[in-house]
Amino acid sequence: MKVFLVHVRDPQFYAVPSNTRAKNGRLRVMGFPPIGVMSLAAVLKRAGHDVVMFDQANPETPDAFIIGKMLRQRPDLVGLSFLSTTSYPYAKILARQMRAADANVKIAFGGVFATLNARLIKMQVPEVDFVCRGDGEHLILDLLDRLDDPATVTGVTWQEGDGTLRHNPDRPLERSLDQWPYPDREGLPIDFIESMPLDVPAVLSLDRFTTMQTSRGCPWPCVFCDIPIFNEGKWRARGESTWSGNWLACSGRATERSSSWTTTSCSSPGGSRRSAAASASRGSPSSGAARGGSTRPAWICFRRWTRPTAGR
Ligand code: B12
Ligand code: SF4
Repeated sequence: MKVFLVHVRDPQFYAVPSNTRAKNGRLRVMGFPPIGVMSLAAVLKRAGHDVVMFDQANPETPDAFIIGKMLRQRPDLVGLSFLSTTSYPYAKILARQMRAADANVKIAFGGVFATLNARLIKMQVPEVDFVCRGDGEHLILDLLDRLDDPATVTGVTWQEGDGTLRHNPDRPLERSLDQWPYPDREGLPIDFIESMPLDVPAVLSLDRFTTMQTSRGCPWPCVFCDIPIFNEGKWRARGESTWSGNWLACSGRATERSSSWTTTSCSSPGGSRRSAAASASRGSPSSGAARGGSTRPAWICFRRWTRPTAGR
C-alpha cells in the first residue's frame, strides 16, 4: 500500500540557512531530523509498503505541493506526525486542506501530543479519520490492514459513521525496541545541520548532524512531565549493539561529523531540549558520549542526572 508521512513543523524550531544547498546537492535545514516519521517509514518499507516522506521544513515541498502529490498519487493513508502544542495548529491546517482537496483520503494523526489529547483532537478536527496513540510501529501496520474498520486496531481513536466516538483500548507497550529497524535516513532529501531551537539565540557548529534514539521512556514520576504517561512509567532501551549499529547507520553517509544522541525520555524544565541537543557527542561512539567505556546507552535526564538501578 502507499503511505504518505508528513512531519508537521512549528516554524519556530527550524530554519533554512541562506546557503541552502550542501555540496552533494541536498537541501540544508537547521533543525532536528524527524525521527518519528523516519522510524515509521523504516518499518513500513520493511513490510513492503511504498512510503513517501515529507518534512514541512523543506521549502521545496510546501503544503500545496504535498496536497498536489497526494491528489496525483492517491495514497491509501496520509500520516501527519507532530510533537506538541505548538505544531498542532499547523497539523490542523494541513489536515483540513487535505480533506477539502479529497473527501475520501484517509488521514491519521500521531505523536506525543496527539496521544495525550486523542479524544479532544478527534472532536476538534473531524477531518482526521484516526488519532493514533503511543508507539506507531505496529499500530500503523495494523491500521493499514483495517482502514475501513479500525474497531479492533488498538491505540486508535476514531468515529463511527453515526458519529459515535470510539477510543479503542491502549496498545500493550512493546518492551523490545530492537525488533524495529533503524530510522530511514535516506527518504528525505535533506541534510540536517546543527543548531539550537530558534528561541535560543545560539548557532552551533553548522556541521551536518543527526540524532539517534537509544531508548524510550523513563522510570521516574515527575508530575509535570508526560513521558511517564506515554511510556507507562517504563524505560525501554535498545540493546548494546544499538549504539554502534545506529552510529553506522548514520555515519555510513560519509560527511556526518557531529551527532547528538537522545533517550527521547527527558522533559522540561531543562530536560528534553538539553538531552536531545546538548548531550551532543562528536566523533565516533568511542570518542563521544560513550567515553565512559561502555557502549550501552544509559538512561539520562538532565533533571535527574543519574542511572536508575531498576526500572519500575
Ligand atoms: C527531540 C525533541 C524536540 C526537538 C524537535 C525534534 C524534531 N524533529 O522536530 C526540539 C528541540 C526542536 C523540540 C522542541 C519542542 N518540544 Co520537544 N521533544 C523532543 C523529544 C525529546 C523527542 C521527540 C522524538 O524525536 N521522539 C522519537 C520518535 C521516534 O518518537 P515520536 O516522535 O513520539 O514518534 C513515535 C510515536 O509518537 C508515533 N507517531 C509519531 N507520529 C506518528 C504519526 C502517525 C500517523 C502514527 C500512526 C504514529 C506516529 O510513532 C513514532 C514511533 O513509535 C520529545 C520527548 C519524547 N520522548 O518524545 C520532546 C517533546 C515532544 N517536546 C515537547 C515540547 C513541549 C516541545 C516544545 C513546545 C518546547 C518549547 N516550549 O519550546 C518545542 C515545540 C517543537 C514543535 N512543536 O515543533 C514535549 C511535548 C509535550 C506535549 N504534551 O505536547 C515532549 C513530549 C517533551 C516533554 N515531555 O515535555 N523538541
Ligand atoms: S522530567 Fe526526566 S526524570 Fe522526570 S519523569 Fe520526565 S523524563 Fe523522567
